[in-house]
Amino acid sequence: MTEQWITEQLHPYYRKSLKVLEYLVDEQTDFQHLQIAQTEFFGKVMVLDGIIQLTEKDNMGYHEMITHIPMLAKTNPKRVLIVGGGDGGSLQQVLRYASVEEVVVCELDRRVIETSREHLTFFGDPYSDARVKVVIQDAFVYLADKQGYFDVIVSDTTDPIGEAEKLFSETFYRMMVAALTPGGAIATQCEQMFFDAALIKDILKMAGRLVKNPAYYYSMIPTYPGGGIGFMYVSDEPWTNGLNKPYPPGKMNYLNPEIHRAAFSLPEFFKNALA
Ligand code: SPD
Repeated sequence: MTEQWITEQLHPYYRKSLKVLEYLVDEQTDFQHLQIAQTEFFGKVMVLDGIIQLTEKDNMGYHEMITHIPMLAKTNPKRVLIVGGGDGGSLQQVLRYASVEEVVVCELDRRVIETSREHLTFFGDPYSDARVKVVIQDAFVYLADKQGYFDVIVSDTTDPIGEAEKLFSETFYRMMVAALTPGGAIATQCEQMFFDAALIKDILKMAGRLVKNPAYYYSMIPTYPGGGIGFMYVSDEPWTNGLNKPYPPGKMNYLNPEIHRAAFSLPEFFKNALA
């Protein structure tokens, strides 16, 4: 039998492939090409427009880091917004906090939620939690009239291509900051230090005009380009507020106190690129 491989090419000079056993979903939604497949090593994988979004085996490096860093920085967060994130991975992590009363998931593509609930069962169906409110809308529109409401915002987006590009703009960052309560914290998907240094530099500079203590941190995820991805922490409060806070109930699979601190330590070449 011929082997099947998913090959991602986000950059013109770099590709990577996962061996596929079976496609479980392969459809064109109103917004994108959505695929979920069973792979040989990484478990289930979700792919949007040819770009790997998550795998069962290594998603914890992404979802634990994009959620718990801002959640721990803000004491007793009650209201949380997840921009995108329809797969439910960030939602599962946010719901671990007893202080959380409401989580809004603002996802453009209803099919991402529906197919994730059916196939990505390792996230434990977080959508069945009564604290969750799903808004099927462009986050740009949703946030336009939200002021001082959310304690934490997690911008769990695709890459800055097409519809998602505006979610990396100063206008959208301003909207997120305006939607925060005092001392609130944001974490955004903010790409990879080898491939996207110029973009990250611009976003860090821009975030510095909006809040007092922005910082870039990163995580190891073998199925993303370069084996990892980074996040922008955006808050008036320093990220160090989250150090030594008790973790929410349940097991961490990636984050621990050493990783929490180390994630903000940047390699020399990248520090120079950001200067
Ligand atoms: N280059 C891949 C970036 C994927 C970021 N989005 C992941 C969504 C997982 N909830």
